[in-house]
Amino acid sequence: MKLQHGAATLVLGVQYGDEGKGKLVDVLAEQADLVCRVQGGNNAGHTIWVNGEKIVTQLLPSGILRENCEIGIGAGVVVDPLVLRDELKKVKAQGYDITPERLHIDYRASVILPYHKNLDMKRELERSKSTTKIGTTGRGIGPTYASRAYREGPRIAEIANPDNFRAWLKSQPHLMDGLDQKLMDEFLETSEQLRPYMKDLAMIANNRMAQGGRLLLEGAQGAMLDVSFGTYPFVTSSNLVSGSCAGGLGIPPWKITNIVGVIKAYSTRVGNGPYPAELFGDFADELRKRGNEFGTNTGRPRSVGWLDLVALRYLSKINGLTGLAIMKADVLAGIENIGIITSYRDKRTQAEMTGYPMTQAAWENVEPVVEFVQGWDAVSSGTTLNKEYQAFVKKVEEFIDVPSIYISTGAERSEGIWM
Ligand code: 2SA
Ligand code: MG
Repeated sequence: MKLQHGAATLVLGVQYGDEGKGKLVDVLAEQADLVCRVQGGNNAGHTIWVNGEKIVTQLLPSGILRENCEIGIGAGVVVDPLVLRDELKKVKAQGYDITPERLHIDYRASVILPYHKNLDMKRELERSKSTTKIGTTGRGIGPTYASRAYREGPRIAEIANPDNFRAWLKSQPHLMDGLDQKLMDEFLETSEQLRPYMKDLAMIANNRMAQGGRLLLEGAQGAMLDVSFGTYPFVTSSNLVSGSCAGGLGIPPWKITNIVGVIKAYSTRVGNGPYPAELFGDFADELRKRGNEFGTNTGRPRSVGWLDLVALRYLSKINGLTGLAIMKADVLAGIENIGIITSYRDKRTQAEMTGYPMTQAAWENVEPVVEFVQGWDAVSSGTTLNKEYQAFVKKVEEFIDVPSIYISTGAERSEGIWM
C-alpha cells in the first residue's frame, strides 16, 4: 500500500483494542512524513518487534522507530506528562532519541493530573461493589476527559508556563488533590523538559499535507470501545471511530483518504463488559498463551474468543473502512477448526437478532452463532497464503464487503504480505 501525498491515512482497531495496530503503523511509517496519535492516552499499549527486540509505546506514536518521519500527539489526546517523560527516557535507552524537532505535542491536548488518576481508581472501587466496574487501566483517562468536558482541566498549553499552571490550579482547587509539593515540583520540572515539544500540531499537520506530506493517524484501542458506538458503558472515554479522528488532530475529514481497519483473526478483550465471542476453559488458556494475550501496560490476562463478523460488519460501515489488515492468524496455526461468529441469537428466545444491539441489556442477551471453517497449518508459504487460510480471508472479506490489504504472518515487522 502506498501512502498518499498531501493526504492522511488512518489505521484503526475494529475490535476491542490490541489488534496489532502498532505493528501496521510501524510498517507504514516507513513511507510517512508525520505519524500522529489522535485520541486516548497512556491506556494504549502498542508493541513492536524489531530484530527480536520488543519496543512498547504508550503515548508515543508507533512511528517513533522510523527516523524518516515526524511524530505528533494530537489535541484529542490526554497526556500524563510524567509518563511521557519516562517513555522518552525509555526509548532513548533503546536507541531512539526523540528530539523536539521530531516530536510535536499539541498545546490543546489535555493533562492528566494525579487527581484524575486517583478519581479513576476511586470510581472503579465504588463500581466494584456493583456490576458496573469497567476494568479501566487506572490511568485517569475517563476523569481527564470528563474534566475537559467540564472545561476545568488544564491543557498542555497551561502547563507550559509554571505561573499559568499555578494560577489555573488555584482557580480549580479540587484539581490540586494529590499534588503535594514534591509532585508539584516534579510536574513543573517535567513541563520544563517537555516545553520544546509543545506546538500547534494541528497547523503543522495541515502544513505538511499542503507541502505534499504523507500523514499517518494511529487510532487507539478499538471501535468496540468507542464511547458512542461501543459496548457502553464498558468502553473508554473517547470516540475512536474514523469520523472522530480528524477532530483529534485538527485536519479536515476529507483529507483522510484511506481508512485501514485492523483485526486479529480471533479476538480479545481486556476489562469488563459484554463479549459474546468469549471462549473459556483449556482452549482459551492455550490461545491466550499462544497469542501472548496479556495487557501491554497492566499485564492483565485478556479474554479471548473467535472473530465476531457481526460486530465487524457493523463497525466497517460506521468507520467506512477502505481496507482490512488481518493480524495474528499465525497464532491459530495448527488448530483444526476455526470459529467465526456469523449471527447473533437472543439468549432467552433463541430467535435470531435482526438489529444490532443498542443497549447494555441487548448486548448481554447476545448468544453468538459460531460457524467453523477448516484451520491452517501455516498462514503462508513464502508470499502465498495457504489455501485454507485464503478461504478464511475470503469469507471475512465477503461478509463485511471490505477487501483485505495486509496479512501479518508473524510478530516481526518484516513478517507480512501486502495483497
Ligand atoms: P480506560 O482506562 O478508561 O480507557 O478503560 C476503559 C476500557 O477500555 C479498555 N482499554 C483497553 N483495552 C485494550 N487494550 C488497551 N490498552 C492496553 C494494552 C491495556 C492494558 O494495550 O494491552 O495494558 O491492560 C486498553 N486501554 C483501555 C479497558 O480495558 C476498559 O475496558
Ligand atoms: Mg495494546
